Amino acid sequence: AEEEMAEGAWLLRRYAFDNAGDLLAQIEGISATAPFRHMVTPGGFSMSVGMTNCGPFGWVTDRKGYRYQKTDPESGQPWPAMPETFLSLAIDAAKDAGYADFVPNACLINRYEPGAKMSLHQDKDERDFTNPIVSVSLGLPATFQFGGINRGDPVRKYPLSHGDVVVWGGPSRLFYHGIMPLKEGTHDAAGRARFNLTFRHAAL
Ligand code: MD5
Ligand code: FE
Repeated sequence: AEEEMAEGAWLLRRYAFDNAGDLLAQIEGISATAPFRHMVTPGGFSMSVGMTNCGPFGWVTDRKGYRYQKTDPESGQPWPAMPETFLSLAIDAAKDAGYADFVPNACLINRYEPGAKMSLHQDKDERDFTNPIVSVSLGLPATFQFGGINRGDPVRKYPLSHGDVVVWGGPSRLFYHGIMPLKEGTHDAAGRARFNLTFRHAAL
């Protein structure tokens, strides 16, 4: 592992670079079956990030709340299978960061177009926080905001670019984080977008 951003959080720069073309092609295939959509928060706001999922469980939000479910609410069908390349990348990155037992059963796929953002939040819908989260950035660069365990803790900024992988475990697993509004641009492989794969273990 390369840079420890906080206790338990490892930034593996360009870790997925060589697989990026394959990952983007898989995202295209998944989104042909389960299209990106702008989900609604419990508060009634439409998210600027387009989302879909693959794997046994998918993260969803609507007026009723945030949760994981086995089916796509738009189609009623199971989420598309998690490609083998996704699974092995997530397992290998977690292992390299010191989390040898991580096997994700959920992959949220976020699509940011210029202007899209994700406000400061914690990931706490998984119930079991002993598992890390593995995040893969593809396409346009973004500025990641990384705070602490309390909302008011100071926030540091990190650029995340095509092929970067971050593994969040230990104390950092529950740290506040967000993505600044994406700047305008076009990426050679991904076009006018940033994609983020977020691998989690949803304990249900
Ligand atoms: C993204 N997605 O770039 C980020 C990558 C989300 C989300 O935040 O919830 O979909 S995951 C970043 C992350 C996960 C778990 C813990 C921490 C960051 N952290 O402690 O900062 O679209
Ligand atoms: Fe998050």
